[in-house]
Amino acid sequence: MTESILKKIIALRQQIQAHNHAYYTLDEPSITDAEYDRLIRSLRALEKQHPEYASPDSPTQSVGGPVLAAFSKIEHEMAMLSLDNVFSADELNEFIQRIQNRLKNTQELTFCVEPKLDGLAISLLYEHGKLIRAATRGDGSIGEDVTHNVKTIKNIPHTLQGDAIPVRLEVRGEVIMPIAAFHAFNHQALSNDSKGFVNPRNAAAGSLRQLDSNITAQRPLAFYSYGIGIVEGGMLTDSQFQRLQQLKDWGLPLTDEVILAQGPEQCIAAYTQLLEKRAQLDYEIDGIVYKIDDIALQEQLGFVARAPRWATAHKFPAQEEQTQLLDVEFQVGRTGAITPVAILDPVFVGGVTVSRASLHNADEIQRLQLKIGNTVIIRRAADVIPQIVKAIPGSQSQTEIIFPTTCPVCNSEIERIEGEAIARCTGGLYCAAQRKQAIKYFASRKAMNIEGLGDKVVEQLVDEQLINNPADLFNLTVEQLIPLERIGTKKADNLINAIIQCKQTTLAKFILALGIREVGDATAKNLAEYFLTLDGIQKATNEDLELVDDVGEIVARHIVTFFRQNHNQEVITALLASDIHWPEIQPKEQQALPLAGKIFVLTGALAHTDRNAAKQTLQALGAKVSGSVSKNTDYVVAGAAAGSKLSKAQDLGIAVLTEDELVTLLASF
Ligand code: I6G
Repeated sequence: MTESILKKIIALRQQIQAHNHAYYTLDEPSITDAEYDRLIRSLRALEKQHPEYASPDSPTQSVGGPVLAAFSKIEHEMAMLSLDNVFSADELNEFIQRIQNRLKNTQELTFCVEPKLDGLAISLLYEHGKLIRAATRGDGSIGEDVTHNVKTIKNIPHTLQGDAIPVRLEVRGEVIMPIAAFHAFNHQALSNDSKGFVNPRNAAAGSLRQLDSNITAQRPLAFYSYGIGIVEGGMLTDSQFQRLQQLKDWGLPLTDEVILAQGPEQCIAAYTQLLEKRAQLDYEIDGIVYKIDDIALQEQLGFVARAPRWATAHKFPAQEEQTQLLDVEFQVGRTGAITPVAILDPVFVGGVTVSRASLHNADEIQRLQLKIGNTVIIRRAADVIPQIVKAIPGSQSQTEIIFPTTCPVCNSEIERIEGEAIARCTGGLYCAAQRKQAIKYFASRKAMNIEGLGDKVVEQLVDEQLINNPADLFNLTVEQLIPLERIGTKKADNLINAIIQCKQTTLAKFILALGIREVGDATAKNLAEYFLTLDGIQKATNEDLELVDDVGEIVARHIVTFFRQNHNQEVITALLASDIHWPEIQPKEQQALPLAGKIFVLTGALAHTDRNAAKQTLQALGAKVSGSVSKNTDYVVAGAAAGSKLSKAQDLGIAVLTEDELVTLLASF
């Protein structure tokens, strides 16, 4: 029995040491913090039950990780400890009770309450107010000399300001990468095909432990103080809270979230408030720290092996957890886009249970080197959709994820246009998934606004083959709706009424409701205002369409392709036959403008004129500026090295203006 406990203890120690190596030495965490905390807690519990197996080498007795050989070593004059944790109000009460017993104190204690930033702990040594050395925590006794790198962090003062600065002062705090900066950095890294970081803490650690401080200098790091180590040749106040304010007065960064709290209730209230604020902060926090405010009491309480007795961290719900990737489903969107979705063993993370996460596209699966059966790290930072940030290599039995070549719903071919990340089902409205999405979109608030036609109703209507396309909605009867799930007579009546009501619409909403790729509400409005009639839009060529604001070559192509499809034409005819109508649009008063109706194309390099400014001036004078030359073009403005557009204009006999002639023309109005 005890032998098997010893085996368990040894196995846990080895496991934790391997994770420590991955985290501290490789900057490449192999498990989530939450999982790590669980392992440490199990080991600590076993060691407590079996003190005969305690060992100074156990990871429960150490702080942080080893020192990397690449950096010079710095011995901390005062050990840099870590913090014990509590995970509930009960555990906090036990912590406070323990302190009161030790102090033989029955009065309510005052705590300095600080956010626990999720970064990298460092020590800054100031002598005569000058920053002379910076070190990582390392193993708590010996850290790495990161002075050159730390000096590149913009909010760390090289010289302190103000009065009564001690001759030697060691400031401790956390280096972090602000969340917005982290996202910007990762976005850039991923678009350059480099790796990016899993989370802001990793980004801060990886950036600070660079051998070349020029690299660190380019990383958006920041520092916030949480305490003081050595003090020589000077006096400090005897309150932790006041000491932090003093650091701030000397120019050291301090978060705005440091407060005083009296007794457990106020501590818990501070915890709840900070947890609510978590999503608004621009730095990640993994908990709140309660510290006895009175320094004399801190000194009386002292330390256990690796942590002060006078402080504890109250951990927040983890934002990263690990779970298993059970399967990958491929969803088909309205425009046929195929989105791989990870099916996960449900896991509680960031305050919700997550069982699915979008994998976006095939490139993302490739980037994560994901396989079914992998243990994966799920991250759900406050209010953000969950994502898989990492697959843990070597976990469980693994199956390759095969991206389908045919649509999982309708079996049509899937195509991926070169250079595009998204693969699409080519089935169009033949595909039931696309049909459902198209009908949902048609009925949505911004489009036809059919109240009561929610997703579940549309799915039932399509599955029951009561409708196949948006036009079929107008033939539905109350009797057909009543048998559907969660629809009674009243709801059926209301829905039929809403369908009748929606027939009175606007051309812009109707265009939007058709669901043409990349035609959102602004473009639909521009199309309606430009062409005035549905017929006008349907008959427009690519060149005509490109004259509309917001419509470029690609959108024009989508519009033309849409109206060319027979099945789309059939649906439009049926919709109009069901009496969908809209008020006639009056043309805007444009006739008075001097270049009204004239079509210009700008091509080649303009030497003295900003192309955008020229385009805007032409439009303000009533002209349209197109991207391509056609027989409808009135003028081509040809700058230097104009190519095929100029040749086409010459072939078609269109007037060609030089840049100077354009300038003269514009100046004449
Ligand atoms: O690692 C730490 C993070 C934050 C700390 C800490 C802290 O206060 C907000 N405070 C102490 C006293 C220690 N480590 C040892």
